[in-house]
Amino acid sequence: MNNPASAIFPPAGIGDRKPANQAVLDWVHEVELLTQPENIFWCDGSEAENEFLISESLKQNVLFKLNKAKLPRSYLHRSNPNDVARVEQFTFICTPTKEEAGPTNNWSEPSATYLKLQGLLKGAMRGRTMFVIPYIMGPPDSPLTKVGFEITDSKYVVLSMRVMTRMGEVAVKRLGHDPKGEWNRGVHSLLDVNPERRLICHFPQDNTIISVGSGYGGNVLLSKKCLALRIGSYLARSQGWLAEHMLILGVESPTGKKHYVAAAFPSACGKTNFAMLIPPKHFAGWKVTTVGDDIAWMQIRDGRLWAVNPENGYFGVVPGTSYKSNPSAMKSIQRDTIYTNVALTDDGDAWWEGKDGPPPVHAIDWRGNDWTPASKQKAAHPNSRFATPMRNNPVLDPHVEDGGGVPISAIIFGGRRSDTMPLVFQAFDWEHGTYIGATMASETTAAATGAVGQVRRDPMAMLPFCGYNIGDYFRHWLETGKRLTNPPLIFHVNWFRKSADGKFLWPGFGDNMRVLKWIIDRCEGEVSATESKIGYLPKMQDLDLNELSGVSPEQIQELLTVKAEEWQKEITGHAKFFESLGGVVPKELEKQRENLAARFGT
Ligand code: GTP
Ligand code: SPV
Ligand code: MN
Repeated sequence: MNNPASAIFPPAGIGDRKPANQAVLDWVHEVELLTQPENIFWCDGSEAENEFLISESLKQNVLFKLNKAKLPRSYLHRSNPNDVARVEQFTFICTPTKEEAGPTNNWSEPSATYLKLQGLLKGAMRGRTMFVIPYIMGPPDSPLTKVGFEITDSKYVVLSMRVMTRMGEVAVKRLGHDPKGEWNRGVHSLLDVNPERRLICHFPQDNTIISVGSGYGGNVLLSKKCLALRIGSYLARSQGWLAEHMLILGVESPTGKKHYVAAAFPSACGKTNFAMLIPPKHFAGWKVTTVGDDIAWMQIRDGRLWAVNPENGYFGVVPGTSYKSNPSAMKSIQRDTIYTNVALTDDGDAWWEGKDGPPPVHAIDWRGNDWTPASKQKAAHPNSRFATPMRNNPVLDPHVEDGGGVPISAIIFGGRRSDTMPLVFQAFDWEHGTYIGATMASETTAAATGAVGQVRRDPMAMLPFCGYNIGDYFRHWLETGKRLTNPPLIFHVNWFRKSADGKFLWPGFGDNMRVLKWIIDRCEGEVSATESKIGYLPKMQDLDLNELSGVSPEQIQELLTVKAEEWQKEITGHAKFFESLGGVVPKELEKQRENLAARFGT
């Protein structure tokens, strides 16, 4: 039986392009002495390298080849069933003091943590190949772009990083020879994929990440949540920019007028879907394009916010993805895609709950067991994912490679809320918008391990991703607002409000264009709004609901209702949340809460 992590031996010309930077070489040598791999594979991102790694992965059952007529160059990976999502309880911010990590992060003292990790990593790569992956986050010519190196003993990580980042030569060139250049050090080892030895540790002061014991997604693709958000947010604060868990989309009107919008929804709450929205027929001539589906890095220029997507691919939720819900994602994942934890049909196709058409009469489920429609278990894991290059997206925005970024007209916050939160409302101003972001909440999803469906506060969708004290993060938002002479307008949306009988009131997906259109109209100053206690609400006649079938006027009314009893509870929730943070909340936000409470007469 093959060990999926066992060493591979490339032919000459593959895996031997060592970078020249001495700081990188010294660090790799140090990790080599500690982990004692069989050999070192220097990744360059080339096609030949990719082909070799795929063929070895197929031999070791790290990948399974999918039907090449249906899904060319696409593969299935099955992760260990104990390892299917991010693990927030094992994720640590290792700053010199606990205060720097703040009340929302697990903290662990840096020197003790390094020692513990060194213990776990000692000899961990014996008999394995150690891969060194150079990559950049951000378009090659952006001032925001960061260089990272990830060391890993997982072929799946190498193949996924090639999709998710700009990998290889481009990074080596960008770093250059200066041994003092800025770059992120990432070390990952599968160890024995045991939750008891699973730790994702960030050392912001050292620009270092060490992840052990997992082989899954955000735990191990260190470019993504670890660098682009946790370390990124830390760097952003000290360097005066923003690293956010936000999609970025462009909206073009029939007259050619274009706006860009960034939106923060928690994990598995609709970012990828919103970023690839196809407007309903009624909106002929409107076009939505994707800049990014998960992460936005934003800087201030000329008093405005400009955003880049640091990633190069999408690591998206598979279940529920269909030609009906998200045709652009479906088209993107027809080729060059690594599927993780979906079901495999008898003809080598990928299948999941919510895919178009009837279920297969027989399949192999995500764990590798026989499955039929009569099975009680799901065929695909609820957090099964695709990794697909962004160039596959038919609605990719033409400015996605612009180093200067795209100018942001509106920021949208949103969560999964069965009640309380109306379909859409607008903040009175930046400070109020910061409060709305800081107090946002969402029902938990399968994207992280733990209970699903529980309302938790998730400020700016960054609760699991803010790499420093959340109070300082709020302060950084308030400060950023002061530096903006032309700030984006701030909104809150909720696609997930339910009726008394537990059904979604809003059809969502493409029909979210109707809400987006109102947001753009507000940015253009074309429509007025109703001032309510929670912010500006749309007037019914300003929401374009033409040709919206199956939604009654009563449902729309319900979607836009602000219920005093629910909001009293909500405000108590805000107060409890702020209290739980133990005095780090800026006074401006405490004041916002008092004002909100006062508007409700409490
Ligand atoms: P991460 O990759 O974890 O950050 O998730 P995400 O925010 O990109 O979420 P995604 O777009 O993948 O959607 C997650 C789930 O929400 C999927 O099952 C979607 O089908 C569902 N979803 C997305 N948009 C809507 C919507 O407008 N309405 C409803 N009801 N469900 C939606
Ligand atoms: C999320 O959970 O927000 C994701 C998936 O985007 S992961 O990369 O696993 O973090
Ligand atoms: Mn995400």
